[in-house]
Amino acid sequence: MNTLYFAPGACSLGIHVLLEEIGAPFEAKQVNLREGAQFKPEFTAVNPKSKVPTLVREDGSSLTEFPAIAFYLAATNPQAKMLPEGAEAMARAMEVTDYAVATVHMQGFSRIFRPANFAPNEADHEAVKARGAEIYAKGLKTLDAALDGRDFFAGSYSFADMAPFYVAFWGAERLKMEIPGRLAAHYAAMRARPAVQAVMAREGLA
Ligand SMILES: N[C@@H](CCC(=O)N[C@@H](CS)C(=O)NCC(=O)O)C(=O)O
Repeated sequence: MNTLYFAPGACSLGIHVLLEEIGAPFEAKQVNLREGAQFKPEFTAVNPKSKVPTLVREDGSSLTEFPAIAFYLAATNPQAKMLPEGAEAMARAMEVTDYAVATVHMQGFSRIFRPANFAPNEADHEAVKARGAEIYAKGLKTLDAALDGRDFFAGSYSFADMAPFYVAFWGAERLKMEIPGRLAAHYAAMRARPAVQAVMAREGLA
């Protein structure tokens, strides 16, 4: 059985939803990021990067980085049909997942919520946050445009919908932002899914 290490409402939310959609049994273990559990030996033995999501597979090996975990879960559970078919759809899935995680989250949202990671001097923090807000807003616009003529990011529902979901969740629920139209519709469709509702309840977010 796979074990997911997650923190409530963190980016691990997207992998948690993917596991729920796949439907195979898994264990979900909470990591208390606020208390620094990610830096304690029990967790660094599992992931020395001190990050969630972390997936521990049946053979005991750890897999890290959202895009890699999302691809692995979709590829190893073909019955769940979460892996896009064909090179074009697969490339689009990787494109949107990398953009949502590496740019919208890590460059945008992280500047807003963790300015100290970008500038040691507190006097610079407001400028860092403002730059993060710009990157984040452009990110949401870009994700919205990627939904032109389609309801899901790779054409049909797949692992590609998980990273855009968690970055839209942060905008809607944590920043109380207005999400652009097509992305807002995608976010609403995701929120309506039983798997998403089950995960939100398990993470205490519902
Ligand atoms: N590049 C990583 C990013 C993971 C990440 O930044 N996770 C955050 C939660 S959203 C985390 O674990 N933060 C803990 C910390 O920074 O101490 C991925 O793709 O999985």
